[in-house]
Formats: sequence, structure tokens, C-alpha cells
Amino acid sequence: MSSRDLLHRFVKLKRYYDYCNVERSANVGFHRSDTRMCSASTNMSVDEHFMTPDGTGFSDVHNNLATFLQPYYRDQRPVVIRGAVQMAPATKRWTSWEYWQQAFAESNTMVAVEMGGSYGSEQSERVEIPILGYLQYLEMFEERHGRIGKASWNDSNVPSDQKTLSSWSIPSSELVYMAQNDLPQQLHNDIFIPNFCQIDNSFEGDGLGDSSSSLGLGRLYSIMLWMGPRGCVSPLHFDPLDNCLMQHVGRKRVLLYEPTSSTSGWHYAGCDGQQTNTSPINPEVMDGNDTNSDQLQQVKTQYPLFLEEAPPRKECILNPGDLLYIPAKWWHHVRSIDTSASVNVWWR
Ligand SMILES: O=C(O)CCC(=O)C(=O)O
Repeated sequence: MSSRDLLHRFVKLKRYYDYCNVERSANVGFHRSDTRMCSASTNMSVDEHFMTPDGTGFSDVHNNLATFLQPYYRDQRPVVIRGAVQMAPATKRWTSWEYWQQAFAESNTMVAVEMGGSYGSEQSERVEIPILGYLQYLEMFEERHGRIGKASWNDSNVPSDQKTLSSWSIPSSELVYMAQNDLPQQLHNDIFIPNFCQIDNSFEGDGLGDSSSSLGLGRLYSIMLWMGPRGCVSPLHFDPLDNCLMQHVGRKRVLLYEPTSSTSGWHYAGCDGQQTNTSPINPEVMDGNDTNSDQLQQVKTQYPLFLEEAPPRKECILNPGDLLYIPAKWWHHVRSIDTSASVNVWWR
């Protein structure tokens, strides 16, 4: 790409708010205009386990995590380990934009972003821009909308007919998601990678990894960074490898469906221009108490098998410091509730 193109893309992002006719505002705080009905009653919670690191660093976390995950890995069931990455430096350091700016001050690191906030959607466009430009965008977004979203569906003080997710009220034209980038080298010392994911980093040898590991071959395939303002979405999709999704900043809501052997295709993967591992259906349409909502009616008409045959939906909210194990091939849909930064590792 020529330097002229790079400059063009940078300018495009810097002017993103002008494109959206958004005025900058000094109002930093909670955004409370809710637009949707939402109910937790249709969900099954993902299993969870609380891990309290004993203060000796990560040595105990590695062992405890592997021991605890083992039965979930064996049965290929998801689980949230609360607090597993709480001690990773990222969980504190990454909340400060100054930290990010300093980390990249001397570099011209480029990242890929989804303009439109949800990769794969018709409105979104993936472009490369300098990470420093992206940080400017995040600051502008927070000046306008605040950092924190309000997930009222799990607040027992909110009446059930008013349970909503305010992140939805951010127009997609204002969302830019830095999704699925290799974690830049500058940030590698800030994160924790479970030992069992990287026993055999050579990707060579006899293919058996460390036979003492009961959590796969110990082959780490990638370390990805996901960062964006509240409202950003990864659409319903599955990945071929086992996954640890680690939440460092803000909260995310994850909806999960187990893989089914049925050939019904309840997920309509690959339809309507989607990739073959991605569904065109937004499973959030099931949130509301309103069974006649327009969105639900549309899904009933367009994707009837989804309502008839999809397996029960599982849900969890990831808080900073949490780790979610997503077994290979499980369908997942992820929405950032707040400004969020996560790292995931895929391993075999
Ligand atoms: O955090 C996200 O937006 C998506 C993460 C994801 O899809 C994954 O870890 O496989």
C-alpha cells in the first residue's frame, strides 16, 4: 500500500465523526437511552468458577486453570473462569489511553478495523489504519457516548419488561471495531497465556506435544487482540480451534450455542453473503419479552429453522479479569457492553 493510501485511510478515520455528523461533546459519563426489550429468562448461564490467585504471580494460576478446565475440555463444554487473568498487567494498564499512546509512540503500527462495528455485516468495511489514529477515535467516542454501557437485564432492580441493553442505541455508523488483529509485540508482556496452550511452540516434531497435558497438543496458533467501544459486535460464528477468550478492559456479553450434528442448518451459515462459519442471524432477537417484535417476526419468516431447531442458548457476561473457554466449533456471538479490550488464544 502506498504512503498516500495510508494517509488517506488515517485521515478518513480522523474525520470519522465528521462523516457521521457527530458533534464532539464534553459529556463523559453513562449513556442511558435504551431502545430494546431484553430478558435473561430465555438463557441458560454458562458454568462459572471463581479463581482467586494467591498472590504468588501466575505459577498457581497455570496449574489451577489446567486442572479446573480439564473436564470441560474433555466434554467440550464452555466455562467462565472468573478472575483467571485479573493479575495480568493488561487488566490494569490497558484502561489508560496514555499507556497505549506511550506503547506505540515510537512506532507506526497498523491495525485492521471494521468501520460499522460488526465484521461481516453489509454496512461494515475493513480497513487498515495506524493504531494511534484508532486510539484518537476511541477517545472521541468516549467523549460523546461515555465508556460504560448499561446492561440492565441482569439488574434485579429493573422490572422485567424494561430490561434492555443500551449499547444497542449506538448507531452502527459510529462504531469502529479493532477486531481480530495479532497482538502487537509492544503488548506481549502485559498478558497471560495459559501454559497448556504453548507447550509445543515449534509446531513440528511428532505432533503429540507434551503427553502430560490433558488439554490438547499444546500448540498455540495465534494471539489476537479485540478492542472497541461499547456496541461492537462479533456476529454469530464458530472457529475450528479451542479458544481462551480473556477479558481485560470493560465487559462483554457472549451468547453460545453448542455444535449440532443435525444437518438442519438452523444457523444458516454462509447465507446472505456471510462466510461459511458465520450466521446471518442476530441471536439477540431472542432477548425481548415481546414475541411479536419486528425483528423476531423477520427471523421467523426469513430463518424459520433457527427458532425451531437451534439448541438452547447459553449466555455469560465477561468482566475484566475473566477467561472464557470456548470449545472448538461452538457458535458464539459477542457484544461489547463497555469500551472493551480482550485477547484470545486459539490452540490445539
Ligand atoms: O471478542 C469478540 O468480539 C470475538 C471473540 C471471538 O470471536 C473469539 O475469540 O473467537
